[in-house]
Amino acid sequence: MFWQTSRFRIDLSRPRIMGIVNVTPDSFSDGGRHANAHAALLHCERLLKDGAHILDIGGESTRPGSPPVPLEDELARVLPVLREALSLGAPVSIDTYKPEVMRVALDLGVDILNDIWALRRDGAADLVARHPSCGVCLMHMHRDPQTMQAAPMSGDVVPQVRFFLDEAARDLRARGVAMDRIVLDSGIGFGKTVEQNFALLARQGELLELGYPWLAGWSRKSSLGSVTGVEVAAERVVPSVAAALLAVEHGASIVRVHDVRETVQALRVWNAMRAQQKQGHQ
Ligand code: HH2
Repeated sequence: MFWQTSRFRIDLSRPRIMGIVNVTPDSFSDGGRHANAHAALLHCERLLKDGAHILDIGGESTRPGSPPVPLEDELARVLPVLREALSLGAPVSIDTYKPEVMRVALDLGVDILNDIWALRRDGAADLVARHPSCGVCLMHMHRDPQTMQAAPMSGDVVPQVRFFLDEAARDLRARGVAMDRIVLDSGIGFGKTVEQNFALLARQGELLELGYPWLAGWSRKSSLGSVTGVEVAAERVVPSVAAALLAVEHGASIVRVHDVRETVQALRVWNAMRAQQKQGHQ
């Protein structure tokens, strides 16, 4: 399988690592660490050196309860970073739900739109349909970041997430967007309980039946804190690597992570095992 993006056709026959670059003062695990363009760009370079295959740059925290950031502020945060990051030789993704930010980013040459709203904002799906080749990640979110954890989902989440993402992908396809431009994501932590997040991991296979590559975003999330007792988000490296590895073992093609170096090491172990599994089947 491949992920077609603006400039790159990403080979997904091996798991790929999307490194997180939060140009924000308030992200839940690394807020303020890369909040200016210079620091963010150094972080981009670090992540690529550590082995990231894709950079995901965002200017608004979407942690539970986070306030929306005005358009001008988000643009001022991300544009200088996007401009420079585009010259680093790797696919660049913009993590935004605002169509205005998407449009400016696509005009700059950004490769991927990563949208926690799955292009539900007015004009977002049209932008993708009008673009010849940008990649897109459609994520499931219950309600919105302000209210999602106050009243999480109820019932069996797996069919609900599957139905939602199927509809979102069908809508794009109906607008003429090729299947190989689309990646799906269950939205770990976005309006789900701890148990529901782990149900989405355990039963990821049911979601993969939709036929799209899967992106898993477990990195440092509070469900990992709940089951391990590691309260400080930035200290959840081992639980995050474990979750990324489990997601890959359950068929995820891309993992969105803060701790790239450690995830690369873990996936090397997984790749070594996989190579032998393939040989055994020859
Ligand atoms: N999670 C976050 C942000 N964007 N995009 C996708 N596709 N999947 C995710 O799971 C996902 C995402 C939240 O994590 P982070 O960016 O580290 O924190 P914050 O939103 O506080 O900046």
